[in-house]
Amino acid sequence: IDEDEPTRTLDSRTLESVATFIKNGHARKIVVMTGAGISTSAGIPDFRSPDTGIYANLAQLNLPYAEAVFDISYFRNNPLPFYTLAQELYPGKYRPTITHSFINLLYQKGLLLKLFTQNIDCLEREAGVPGDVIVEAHGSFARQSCVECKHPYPQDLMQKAIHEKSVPTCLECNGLVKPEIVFFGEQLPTEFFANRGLPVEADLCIVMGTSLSVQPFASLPEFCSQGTPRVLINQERVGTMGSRSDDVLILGDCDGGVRKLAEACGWLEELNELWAKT
Ligand code: CNA
Repeated sequence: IDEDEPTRTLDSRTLESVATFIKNGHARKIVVMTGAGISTSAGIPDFRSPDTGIYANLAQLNLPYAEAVFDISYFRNNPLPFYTLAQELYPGKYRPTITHSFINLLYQKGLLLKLFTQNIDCLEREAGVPGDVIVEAHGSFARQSCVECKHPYPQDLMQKAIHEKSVPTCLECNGLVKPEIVFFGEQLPTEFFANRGLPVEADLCIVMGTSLSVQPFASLPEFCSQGTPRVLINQERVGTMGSRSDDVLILGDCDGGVRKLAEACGWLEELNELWAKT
Protein backbone atom coordinates (compact mmCIF):
# COMPACT_ATOMS: atom_id res chain seq x y z
CA ILE A 1 0.00 0.00 0.00
CA ASP A 2 1.03 3.56 -0.58
CA GLU A 3 1.82 4.93 2.88
CA ASP A 4 2.45 8.38 1.44
CA GLU A 5 -0.95 8.72 -0.24
CA PRO A 6 -2.82 11.52 1.59
CA THR A 7 -5.59 10.27 3.88
CA ARG A 8 -9.05 11.85 3.91
CA THR A 9 -10.18 11.00 7.42
CA LEU A 10 -7.40 9.48 9.51
CA ASP A 11 -4.18 11.27 10.45
CA SER A 12 -2.21 8.35 9.08
CA ARG A 13 -2.79 4.76 8.02
CA THR A 14 -1.80 3.31 11.38
CA LEU A 15 -3.41 1.45 14.27
CA GLU A 16 -2.69 4.45 16.51
CA SER A 17 -4.63 6.78 14.20
CA VAL A 18 -7.58 4.39 14.21
CA ALA A 19 -7.50 4.37 18.03
CA THR A 20 -7.38 8.18 18.12
CA PHE A 21 -10.32 8.30 15.70
CA ILE A 22 -12.31 6.00 18.01
CA LYS A 23 -11.26 7.79 21.22
CA ASN A 24 -12.27 11.16 19.74
CA GLY A 25 -15.78 9.84 19.26
CA HIS A 26 -15.72 9.69 15.46
CA ALA A 27 -16.56 5.99 15.33
CA ARG A 28 -20.06 5.47 16.68
CA LYS A 29 -21.43 3.26 13.95
CA ILE A 30 -18.90 0.51 13.44
CA VAL A 31 -19.54 -2.38 11.08
CA VAL A 32 -17.51 -5.51 11.67
CA MET A 33 -17.10 -8.22 9.02
CA THR A 34 -15.68 -11.55 10.03
CA GLY A 35 -14.75 -15.00 8.79
CA ALA A 36 -13.26 -18.29 9.90
CA GLY A 37 -9.92 -16.69 10.87
CA ILE A 38 -11.41 -15.20 14.05
CA SER A 39 -12.24 -18.72 15.28
CA THR A 40 -9.05 -20.61 14.43
CA SER A 41 -7.50 -19.81 17.81
CA ALA A 42 -10.62 -21.31 19.42
CA GLY A 43 -9.59 -24.58 17.75
CA ILE A 44 -11.93 -24.50 14.74
CA PRO A 45 -9.97 -24.82 11.50
CA ASP A 46 -10.66 -22.34 8.67
CA PHE A 47 -11.23 -23.48 5.07
CA ARG A 48 -8.35 -22.13 3.11
CA SER A 49 -5.20 -21.93 5.24
CA PRO A 50 -2.73 -24.36 3.65
CA ASP A 51 -2.07 -27.53 5.75
CA THR A 52 -4.38 -26.64 8.67
CA GLY A 53 -7.52 -25.58 6.76
CA ILE A 54 -10.54 -27.86 6.41
CA TYR A 55 -10.17 -28.17 2.64
CA ALA A 56 -6.60 -29.36 3.05
CA ASN A 57 -7.78 -32.08 5.44
CA LEU A 58 -10.75 -33.53 3.60
CA ALA A 59 -8.77 -36.21 1.79
CA GLN A 60 -10.04 -39.00 4.03
CA LEU A 61 -13.63 -38.23 3.01
CA ASN A 62 -12.97 -39.21 -0.63
CA LEU A 63 -14.67 -36.14 -2.04
CA PRO A 64 -14.49 -35.44 -5.78
CA TYR A 65 -13.37 -31.89 -4.87
CA ALA A 66 -13.09 -30.25 -1.43
CA GLU A 67 -15.99 -27.80 -1.78
CA ALA A 68 -18.34 -30.74 -2.49
CA VAL A 69 -18.75 -31.11 1.28
CA PHE A 70 -20.82 -27.90 1.18
CA ASP A 71 -22.45 -28.46 -2.21
CA ILE A 72 -26.20 -28.94 -2.04
CA SER A 73 -26.44 -31.31 -5.03
CA TYR A 74 -23.58 -33.43 -3.69
CA PHE A 75 -25.21 -33.44 -0.23
CA ARG A 76 -28.49 -34.78 -1.63
CA ASN A 77 -26.64 -37.85 -2.94
CA ASN A 78 -24.09 -38.22 -0.19
CA PRO A 79 -24.72 -36.37 3.08
CA LEU A 80 -22.16 -38.35 5.09
CA PRO A 81 -19.05 -36.22 4.44
CA PHE A 82 -20.93 -33.12 5.60
CA TYR A 83 -22.09 -34.86 8.78
CA THR A 84 -18.56 -36.07 9.45
CA LEU A 85 -17.37 -32.47 9.23
CA ALA A 86 -20.38 -31.13 11.14
CA GLN A 87 -19.25 -33.09 14.17
CA GLU A 88 -16.08 -31.04 14.20
CA LEU A 89 -17.79 -27.67 13.73
CA TYR A 90 -20.89 -28.19 15.88
CA PRO A 91 -21.32 -25.48 18.55
CA GLY A 92 -20.79 -26.28 22.20
CA LYS A 93 -17.22 -27.57 22.00
CA TYR A 94 -15.42 -24.26 21.65
CA ARG A 95 -14.83 -21.11 23.70
CA PRO A 96 -15.08 -17.67 22.06
CA THR A 97 -11.74 -15.97 21.42
CA ILE A 98 -10.69 -12.54 22.68
CA THR A 99 -11.53 -11.30 19.17
CA HIS A 100 -15.16 -12.36 19.69
CA SER A 101 -15.10 -10.53 23.04
CA PHE A 102 -13.70 -7.43 21.32
CA ILE A 103 -16.80 -7.36 19.09
CA ASN A 104 -18.94 -7.68 22.22
CA LEU A 105 -16.99 -4.81 23.81
CA LEU A 106 -17.83 -2.59 20.82
CA TYR A 107 -21.47 -3.61 21.26
CA GLN A 108 -21.44 -2.87 25.00
CA LYS A 109 -19.96 0.56 24.33
CA GLY A 110 -22.84 1.25 21.95
CA LEU A 111 -20.48 1.54 18.99
CA LEU A 112 -21.49 -1.55 16.97
CA LEU A 113 -23.89 -0.86 14.12
CA LYS A 114 -23.82 -4.43 12.78
CA LEU A 115 -21.72 -7.54 12.74
CA PHE A 116 -21.68 -9.41 9.44
CA THR A 117 -20.24 -12.87 9.93
CA GLN A 118 -19.61 -15.74 7.55
CA ASN A 119 -19.09 -18.05 10.49
CA ILE A 120 -21.49 -20.79 11.39
CA ASP A 121 -20.02 -21.58 14.81
CA CYS A 122 -22.25 -19.17 16.81
CA LEU A 123 -19.23 -17.98 18.85
CA GLU A 124 -20.25 -14.32 18.46
CA ARG A 125 -23.53 -15.10 20.23
CA GLU A 126 -21.68 -17.10 22.86
CA ALA A 127 -19.40 -14.11 23.47
CA GLY A 128 -22.52 -12.08 24.29
CA VAL A 129 -23.32 -10.20 21.07
CA PRO A 130 -27.14 -10.21 20.76
CA GLY A 131 -28.63 -12.03 17.77
CA ASP A 132 -30.36 -8.93 16.40
CA VAL A 133 -27.03 -7.16 15.90
CA ILE A 134 -25.59 -10.10 13.94
CA VAL A 135 -26.15 -10.94 10.31
CA GLU A 136 -25.19 -14.58 9.89
CA ALA A 137 -24.61 -14.32 6.16
CA HIS A 138 -24.01 -18.03 5.69
CA GLY A 139 -26.59 -19.18 8.21
CA SER A 140 -25.67 -21.18 11.29
CA PHE A 141 -26.24 -24.37 13.23
CA ALA A 142 -28.93 -22.59 15.26
CA ARG A 143 -31.77 -24.16 13.18
CA GLN A 144 -32.22 -27.15 10.88
CA SER A 145 -34.85 -28.27 8.42
CA CYS A 146 -35.70 -30.79 5.70
CA VAL A 147 -34.09 -30.05 2.32
CA GLU A 148 -37.24 -31.37 0.58
CA CYS A 149 -40.32 -30.12 2.48
CA LYS A 150 -38.48 -27.44 4.57
CA HIS A 151 -40.17 -28.69 7.75
CA PRO A 152 -38.14 -27.67 10.85
CA TYR A 153 -36.34 -30.44 12.71
CA PRO A 154 -35.95 -30.49 16.53
CA GLN A 155 -32.62 -29.27 17.92
CA ASP A 156 -32.29 -32.09 20.46
CA LEU A 157 -32.66 -34.75 17.74
CA MET A 158 -30.05 -32.96 15.65
CA GLN A 159 -27.64 -32.93 18.59
CA LYS A 160 -28.26 -36.65 19.06
CA ALA A 161 -27.65 -37.36 15.34
CA ILE A 162 -24.41 -35.36 15.34
CA HIS A 163 -23.28 -37.15 18.47
CA GLU A 164 -24.09 -40.58 17.00
CA LYS A 165 -22.58 -39.71 13.61
CA SER A 166 -25.86 -40.55 11.92
CA VAL A 167 -27.73 -38.64 9.18
CA PRO A 168 -31.07 -37.28 10.42
CA THR A 169 -34.17 -37.54 8.24
CA CYS A 170 -37.38 -35.52 8.27
CA LEU A 171 -40.12 -36.63 10.67
CA GLU A 172 -42.74 -35.56 8.10
CA CYS A 173 -41.49 -36.77 4.71
CA ASN A 174 -38.31 -38.72 5.48
CA GLY A 175 -36.26 -36.29 3.36
CA LEU A 176 -32.71 -35.35 4.35
CA VAL A 177 -32.33 -32.85 7.18
CA LYS A 178 -29.64 -30.18 7.04
CA PRO A 179 -28.60 -27.42 9.46
CA GLU A 180 -29.59 -24.05 8.01
CA ILE A 181 -26.08 -23.17 6.97
CA VAL A 182 -25.81 -21.90 3.42
CA PHE A 183 -24.33 -24.38 0.94
CA PHE A 184 -22.92 -23.61 -2.48
CA GLY A 185 -25.94 -23.47 -4.76
CA GLU A 186 -28.21 -22.06 -2.03
CA GLN A 187 -29.55 -18.55 -1.54
CA LEU A 188 -28.20 -16.44 1.35
CA PRO A 189 -30.67 -15.57 4.14
CA THR A 190 -33.03 -12.66 3.40
CA GLU A 191 -31.55 -10.71 6.33
CA PHE A 192 -28.25 -10.53 4.46
CA PHE A 193 -29.91 -8.78 1.53
CA ALA A 194 -31.99 -6.62 3.87
CA ASN A 195 -28.83 -5.34 5.60
CA ARG A 196 -26.20 -5.39 2.88
CA GLY A 197 -26.60 -1.63 2.26
CA LEU A 198 -25.88 -0.82 5.91
CA PRO A 199 -22.09 -0.39 5.54
CA VAL A 200 -22.75 2.88 3.69
CA GLU A 201 -23.92 4.34 7.02
CA ALA A 202 -20.86 3.15 8.92
CA ASP A 203 -18.20 5.54 10.19
CA LEU A 204 -15.65 2.74 10.66
CA CYS A 205 -15.34 -0.73 9.17
CA ILE A 206 -13.30 -3.55 10.71
CA VAL A 207 -12.70 -6.68 8.62
CA MET A 208 -11.18 -9.65 10.46
CA GLY A 209 -10.21 -13.24 9.74
CA THR A 210 -11.60 -13.62 6.25
CA SER A 211 -10.04 -14.31 2.86
CA LEU A 212 -12.88 -12.25 1.28
CA SER A 213 -13.12 -14.89 -1.40
CA VAL A 214 -16.79 -15.88 -1.13
CA GLN A 215 -19.31 -13.63 -2.90
CA PRO A 216 -21.54 -11.76 -2.27
CA PHE A 217 -20.10 -11.31 1.26
CA ALA A 218 -16.69 -10.41 -0.18
CA SER A 219 -18.12 -7.20 -1.66
CA LEU A 220 -19.50 -5.84 1.64
CA PRO A 221 -16.44 -3.63 2.40
CA GLU A 222 -17.01 -1.95 -1.00
CA PHE A 223 -20.32 -0.60 0.30
CA CYS A 224 -18.52 1.62 2.83
CA SER A 225 -18.42 5.27 1.82
CA GLN A 226 -15.20 6.75 0.48
CA GLY A 227 -13.40 8.37 3.40
CA THR A 228 -14.76 5.85 5.90
CA PRO A 229 -11.72 4.18 7.43
CA ARG A 230 -11.57 0.43 6.74
CA VAL A 231 -9.32 -1.65 8.98
CA LEU A 232 -8.15 -5.15 8.07
CA ILE A 233 -6.94 -7.38 10.90
CA ASN A 234 -5.84 -10.57 9.16
CA GLN A 235 -2.92 -12.88 8.55
CA GLU A 236 -2.71 -11.71 4.95
CA ARG A 237 -3.91 -8.86 2.78
CA VAL A 238 -7.25 -9.75 1.13
CA GLY A 239 -9.77 -8.38 -1.34
CA THR A 240 -9.41 -4.68 -2.06
CA MET A 241 -8.45 -3.90 1.53
CA GLY A 242 -5.54 -1.48 1.44
CA SER A 243 -6.55 0.09 -1.87
CA ARG A 244 -8.30 3.13 -0.39
CA SER A 245 -6.53 6.10 1.19
CA ASP A 246 -8.08 5.45 4.64
CA ASP A 247 -7.54 1.69 4.69
CA VAL A 248 -5.34 0.42 7.51
CA LEU A 249 -3.75 -3.02 7.43
CA ILE A 250 -2.95 -4.73 10.72
CA LEU A 251 -1.38 -7.93 9.48
CA GLY A 252 -0.85 -10.85 11.85
CA ASP A 253 -3.16 -12.85 14.07
CA CYS A 254 -6.58 -11.41 14.99
CA ASP A 255 -6.22 -11.84 18.73
CA GLY A 256 -2.92 -9.96 18.75
CA GLY A 257 -4.38 -7.25 16.49
CA VAL A 258 -7.46 -6.62 18.62
CA ARG A 259 -5.35 -6.61 21.80
CA LYS A 260 -3.14 -3.89 20.30
CA LEU A 261 -6.14 -1.88 19.12
CA ALA A 262 -7.87 -2.24 22.49
CA GLU A 263 -4.70 -1.18 24.28
CA ALA A 264 -4.33 1.90 22.07
CA CYS A 265 -7.96 2.78 22.90
CA GLY A 266 -7.32 2.29 26.63
CA TRP A 267 -9.67 -0.70 26.76
CA LEU A 268 -7.31 -3.63 27.27
CA GLU A 269 -8.16 -4.33 30.90
CA GLU A 270 -11.87 -4.12 30.17
CA LEU A 271 -11.47 -6.46 27.22
CA ASN A 272 -9.54 -9.01 29.26
CA GLU A 273 -12.21 -8.93 31.96
CA LEU A 274 -14.99 -9.38 29.44
CA TRP A 275 -13.20 -12.31 27.82
CA ALA A 276 -12.50 -13.94 31.20
CA LYS A 277 -16.26 -14.07 31.78
CA THR A 278 -17.02 -16.05 28.60
P1 CNA B 1 -11.21 -18.67 4.77
O1 CNA B 1 -11.41 -18.56 3.29
O2 CNA B 1 -10.72 -19.97 5.30
O3 CNA B 1 -10.16 -17.51 5.16
C1 CNA B 1 -9.68 -17.35 6.46
C2 CNA B 1 -8.79 -16.12 6.48
O4 CNA B 1 -8.41 -15.87 7.81
C3 CNA B 1 -7.52 -16.26 5.66
O5 CNA B 1 -7.24 -15.05 5.01
C4 CNA B 1 -6.46 -16.56 6.74
O6 CNA B 1 -5.17 -16.08 6.38
C5 CNA B 1 -7.00 -15.78 7.90
N1 CNA B 1 -6.66 -16.32 9.22
C6 CNA B 1 -6.72 -17.61 9.64
N2 CNA B 1 -6.42 -17.69 10.94
C7 CNA B 1 -6.15 -16.42 11.35
C8 CNA B 1 -5.77 -15.84 12.60
N3 CNA B 1 -5.64 -16.57 13.72
N4 CNA B 1 -5.58 -14.50 12.65
C9 CNA B 1 -5.71 -13.72 11.53
N5 CNA B 1 -6.07 -14.23 10.34
C10 CNA B 1 -6.29 -15.55 10.25
O7 CNA B 1 -12.52 -18.29 5.57
P2 CNA B 1 -13.67 -17.25 5.18
O8 CNA B 1 -14.50 -17.11 6.39
O9 CNA B 1 -13.15 -16.05 4.52
O10 CNA B 1 -14.47 -18.09 4.09
C11 CNA B 1 -15.78 -18.10 4.05
C12 CNA B 1 -16.40 -19.46 4.49
C13 CNA B 1 -15.66 -20.17 5.56
C14 CNA B 1 -17.73 -19.22 5.10
O11 CNA B 1 -18.71 -19.78 4.30
C15 CNA B 1 -17.75 -19.88 6.49
O12 CNA B 1 -18.98 -20.47 6.76
C16 CNA B 1 -16.69 -20.88 6.41
N6 CNA B 1 -16.11 -21.42 7.65
C17 CNA B 1 -16.58 -21.07 8.88
C18 CNA B 1 -16.00 -21.59 10.02
C19 CNA B 1 -16.53 -21.17 11.35
O13 CNA B 1 -17.72 -20.96 11.50
N7 CNA B 1 -15.64 -21.02 12.35
C20 CNA B 1 -14.93 -22.48 9.94
C21 CNA B 1 -14.46 -22.83 8.65
C22 CNA B 1 -15.06 -22.29 7.53
